[in-house]
Amino acid sequence: MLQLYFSPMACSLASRIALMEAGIEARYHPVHLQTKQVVDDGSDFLGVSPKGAVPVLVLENGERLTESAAVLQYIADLKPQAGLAPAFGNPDRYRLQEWLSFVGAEIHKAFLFPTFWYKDDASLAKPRARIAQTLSMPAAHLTDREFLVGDSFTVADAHLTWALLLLRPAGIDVAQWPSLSAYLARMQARPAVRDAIATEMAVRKTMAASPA
Ligand SMILES: N[C@@H](CCC(=O)N[C@@H](CS)C(=O)NCC(=O)O)C(=O)O
Repeated sequence: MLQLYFSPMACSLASRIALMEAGIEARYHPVHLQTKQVVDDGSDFLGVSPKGAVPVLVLENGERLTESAAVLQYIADLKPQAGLAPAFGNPDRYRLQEWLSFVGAEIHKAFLFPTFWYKDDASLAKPRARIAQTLSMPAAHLTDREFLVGDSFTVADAHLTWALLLLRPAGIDVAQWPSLSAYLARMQARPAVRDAIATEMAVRKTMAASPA
């Protein structure tokens, strides 16, 4: 069975959403990101992945896959019939990768990560100055579209949904982009997304977690 190392409401939430959307069973291991401890047994998370970051997906053959963009596409390709990624060869596959990179680099690493990990204003000035322009890209794209890629839910939507969920705790009101707030409401109405969030919020109550 696949195993996912995660931290509640961290970017690994997107991988949980993808697994649940695909109906793939997995074992989930919560991780304390600050202490780098696996909650199950107190073992050293750096022994699971020297990157010390979630998500880590342990594959059926024991190999460990990291980086959300790779993990999400791996999950999607395990169950092509779930339609979570366009097939390789379809030009939309590159659109999917374009959005996965954008969310991972431009929203996550350029804004959410510094916001949750660095507290001094000097470090945060540039990320704060840039985030509105960054978010205007998916906001414009989603004005007349239901999903980021094609006409159905993909792992790119799982990734963006996670990032948008963290905007409020990061001090950004998503309501200033009506298309984004409508999109987020649509995504949160999906049973798999709702269940994934509820599960992680319940785990989060039992442990202190840093979300980005
Ligand atoms: N590029 C990685 C970033 C992963 C990442 O930064 N994960 C965060 C949680 S959202 C983390 O585990 N941070 C802990 C750390 O970097 O020490 C990805 O997209 O998966």
